[in-house]
Amino acid sequence: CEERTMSRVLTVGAAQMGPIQLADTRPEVVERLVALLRSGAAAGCDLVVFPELALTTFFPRWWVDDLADADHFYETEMPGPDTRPLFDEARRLGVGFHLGYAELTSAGHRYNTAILVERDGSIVGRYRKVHLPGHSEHEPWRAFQHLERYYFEAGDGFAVHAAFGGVVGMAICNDRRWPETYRVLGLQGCELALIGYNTPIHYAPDPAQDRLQGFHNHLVLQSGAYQNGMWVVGVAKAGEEEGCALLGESAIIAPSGEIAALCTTDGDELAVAEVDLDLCAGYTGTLFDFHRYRRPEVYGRITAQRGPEVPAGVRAALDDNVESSAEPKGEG
Ligand code: CDT
Repeated sequence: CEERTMSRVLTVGAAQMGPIQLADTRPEVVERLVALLRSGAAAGCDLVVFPELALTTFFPRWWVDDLADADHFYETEMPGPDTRPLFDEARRLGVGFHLGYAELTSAGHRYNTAILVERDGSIVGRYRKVHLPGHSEHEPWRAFQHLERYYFEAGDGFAVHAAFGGVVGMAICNDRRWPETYRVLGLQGCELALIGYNTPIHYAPDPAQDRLQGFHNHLVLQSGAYQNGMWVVGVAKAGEEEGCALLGESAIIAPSGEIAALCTTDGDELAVAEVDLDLCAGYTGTLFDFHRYRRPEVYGRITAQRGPEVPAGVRAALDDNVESSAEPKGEG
């Protein structure tokens, strides 16, 4: 109805998914998505947010010699024959959605992608993951691979979209650990950031972090929301997927940094919150009034500020860090 369209209060569902096994077919997975979308409609949702790579198992955990052998994990069109039922149901229900999937373009480029679909079933935004974690070579010493840097090219930007009566941005999984992600979105006026994830609990390069996965997940989602005065919806693919335990704990975070809704299982589950987009201005118009209080001219001076008192070894490490931001060396 008219009042609903004008409202800046959205009902948003974080549609966490349980594992998708290798044997699960695309139509079976889409059926699960449609079921979650219907639950969202029943709960009054305007928008249902699905995770990263929501149509397949997290295939970067396996090496293939020839990338073409993995083509079946990618979508070459959106919607395609298997995903059209989700779009049709969204339009019928009048519920929008966010969906992560592997994209293979007609020019042969491969991306870890998310789209934003409005309540009429039209695609209003597409995002290609910027921060690709893991490694690009087969590393047999690992219990499982994390080959995103082999399977995907990096996207080249964060954009915002006028949708759902507000300003909506997207990021994908590892992006959420980087403050730049939220800040670049925030500088464009983002009020609602949608972030799907597949986070293995075991981190092979430093297993000491395993017990902290849940803490780090909420730490970055909550601080990103607060420091940029935006709502953040973090949605997992969770549970035991092909022998790999994936973190759940999907959450909807308010601009205050508080958790407004939280998933409590490792399966298909919808966590719903009333998302008042006008709450953002309470932060971006006061404490985090970027235009008034940020000091970009100071931040740009960081290299020049390093004086001769910095010990040579530290200086070398700092220089290395600055250089490596242009050309990454280490691979996690
Ligand atoms: N999918 C994804 O980006 N997962 C990463 C795992 C990091 S370890 C290789 C994450 O940041 O959650």
